[in-house]
Amino acid sequence: LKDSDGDIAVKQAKPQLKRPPMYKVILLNDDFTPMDFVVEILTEFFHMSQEKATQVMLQVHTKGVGVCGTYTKDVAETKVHIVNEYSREHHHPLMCAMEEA
Ligand code: TYC
Repeated sequence: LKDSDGDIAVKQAKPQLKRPPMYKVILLNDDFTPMDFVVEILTEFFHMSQEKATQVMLQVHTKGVGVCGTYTKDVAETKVHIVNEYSREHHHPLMCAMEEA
């Protein structure tokens, strides 16, 4: 390819400045999972204080859904997997999922 001066134009690699897409990890409400268990999930796996965990749990309980945190795809997938596995081990139907932020 020639450029406007007739020189050979070398295609430059464009710098990769784009941030990776981020994903919200969310909890869904159900009628059976004990409130204390949801608070435990939020403190243990999402490093929230007892106060913040209680707020988020009540948000899920009243509104149906709440955000645990925002992560890269790999981290979000791992969190969802670990939380759902932990909930099943404890025989609770709690649902954790992810969506693009
Ligand atoms: N609704 C549940 C109850 O009344 C509590 C709950 C909160 C369940 C948040 C799931 O993601 C959840 N025991």
